[in-house]
Amino acid sequence: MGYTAAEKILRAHLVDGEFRKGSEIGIRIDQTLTQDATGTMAYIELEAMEIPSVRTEKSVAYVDHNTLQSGFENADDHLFIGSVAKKRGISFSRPGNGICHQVHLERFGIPGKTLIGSDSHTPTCGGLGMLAIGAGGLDVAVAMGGGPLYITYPKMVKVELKGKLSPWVSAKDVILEVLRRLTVKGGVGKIIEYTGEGVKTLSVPERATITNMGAELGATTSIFPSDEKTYEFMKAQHREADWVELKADDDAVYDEELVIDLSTLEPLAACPHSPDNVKPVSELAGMKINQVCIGSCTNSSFVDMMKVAYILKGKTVHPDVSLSIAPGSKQVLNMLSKGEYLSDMIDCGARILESACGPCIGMGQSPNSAGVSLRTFNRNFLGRSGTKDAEVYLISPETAAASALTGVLTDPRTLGDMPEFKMPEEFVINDNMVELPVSPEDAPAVEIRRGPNIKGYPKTSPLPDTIEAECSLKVGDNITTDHIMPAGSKILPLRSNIPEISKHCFEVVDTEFPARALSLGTSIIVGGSNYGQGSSREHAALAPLYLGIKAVVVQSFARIHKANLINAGILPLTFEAESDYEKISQGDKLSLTGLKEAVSTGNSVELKNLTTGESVTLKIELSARDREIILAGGLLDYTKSKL
Ligand code: MIC
Ligand code: SF4
Repeated sequence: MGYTAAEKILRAHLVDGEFRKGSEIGIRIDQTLTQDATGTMAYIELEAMEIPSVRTEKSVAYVDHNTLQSGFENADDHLFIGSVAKKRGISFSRPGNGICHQVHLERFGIPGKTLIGSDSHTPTCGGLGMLAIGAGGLDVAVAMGGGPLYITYPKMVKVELKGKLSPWVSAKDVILEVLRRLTVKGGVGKIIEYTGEGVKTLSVPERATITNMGAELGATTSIFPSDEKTYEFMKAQHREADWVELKADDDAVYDEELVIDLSTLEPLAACPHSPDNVKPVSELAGMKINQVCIGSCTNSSFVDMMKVAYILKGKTVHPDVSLSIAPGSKQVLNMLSKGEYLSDMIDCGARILESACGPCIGMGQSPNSAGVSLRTFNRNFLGRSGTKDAEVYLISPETAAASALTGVLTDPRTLGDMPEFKMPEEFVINDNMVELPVSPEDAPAVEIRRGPNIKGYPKTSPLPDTIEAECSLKVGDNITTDHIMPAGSKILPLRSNIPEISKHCFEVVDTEFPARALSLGTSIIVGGSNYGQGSSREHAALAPLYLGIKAVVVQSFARIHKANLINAGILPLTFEAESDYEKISQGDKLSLTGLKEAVSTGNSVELKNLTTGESVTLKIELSARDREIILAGGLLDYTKSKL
């Protein structure tokens, strides 16, 4: 029996566990990345674990999220991250160098290797044939220290691509089609592997758009083979020496299969407020818009920007539209400036932003009240743009640029003939914004720069045997980490200060929650299905930890968030019968007893609702290692006890 491309990488990196679907495996991690919004905490954790120098082949610390410096906090965090990087063997990609995933794809990703990043869109490098997985900061810190990443051996999904995209239809439309079919829960516990004849019609940056947004499927990761197109891209980046071929065996076995005929796709849009709420642009065309934002780790490659410049050339942005463009990296921006591309964008009236996440994470460019915003990004969760009543649509760069000119959602196929947009044979290369670490001999002299906003890791404690606590919050299905721990320009600067950021926990849902939870001392959250979808931010677990949440009881969890809860020592539980969700109301007094025994050995535990007198059975879906982590009070305590 043959293997899939992902299985080949998994097998080559297996250090713990058995190669069996559904079982827990530990894999060796070759590369790590962090970004600044999750990085400060990851490096605080690295320090707490007393790891003097990273043991990976390559670790890079990026600054791309918190680049709006409207107070000292973000700048202080950048200095902290830069100094830790210098001291502990990590390359530091300075602010201005670009979005972590775009830069990592260009300069560091290597086919056949493993990468974990403290950002859910780390699978972007799957476009290069890398096994690239998003994780919480603590898991990344452990990997930097040479520890394996533990995952449940995923199911394999084959997406066979046939044919070739029609003019003005693009990679974004491919992943929107996958999301339309599979939904935001469809990828949980799975690796999505792209195969078929259509693969070779897509360049690496196009493939990366598809694997990037596989995060929105909830997938463990997504991957393309490494072939002659991959070689072309790496050669154009002067990195062909790192190229290796990677492809699935002909007789590889997949758990699920999907076929997409690229030639039948049309421009698509994900409508508010979910990336899987997908409709054809042709159906929505004519809708009045207020804003267009082009960029983000999904759609900010040089070829994307070339297309945008071509469409905007010689025109003027519609008077009712604000158009912003953030090229994904210094390399992309630099290349735009060398041709006429940048000047075509400026001339048309685009607001050029720095190469960073920017509006994608609510760092500026929030739409007007009830505004309609078209974005080439990957998430349109309620409130994420910074304007609660805005309507955000996710679309391709082609649709975005065409619409910016007309003031209404416009099908780019109305633009007429499309020229061929070719990836350049050689990119402009200058890694001068990547600072290298000092040698181990010089490391002791490097001083860590710690600003006053940088506080420690919240207090943890081993799992108690009994939890008697109120349900402090009850929420519904598909709760995102943007609900649990909102981002945006006002809250993101608090990422290194858990007591402060906790005041905003769940504020999109219930502004009273943080104060209520704190006054209760300990409490329990109850939720529906796919709880915690979206980002990798461990703050969505650390803020609840600080607020005294001891357990989260839901119908089902998203992968990274569940791992983050375990790492924080918060007990994740699921209803045995989904309908039991109805048997708990906010404010009910709940009791869980015999927990130590149940977590050590069992697969279920009884929860008594002391308010109604009813009992429900809860599943304990934890691996042997997870059980130990939970009993110890979280991964930090567990790791320390092992050392
Ligand atoms: C996001 O796109 O939601 C983020 C911001 O990049 C997050 C990380 C974070 O919250 O810092 C992610 O995707 O993991
Ligand atoms: Fe940055 Fe947006 Fe990508 Fe997250 S999704 S890494 S915020 S560009």
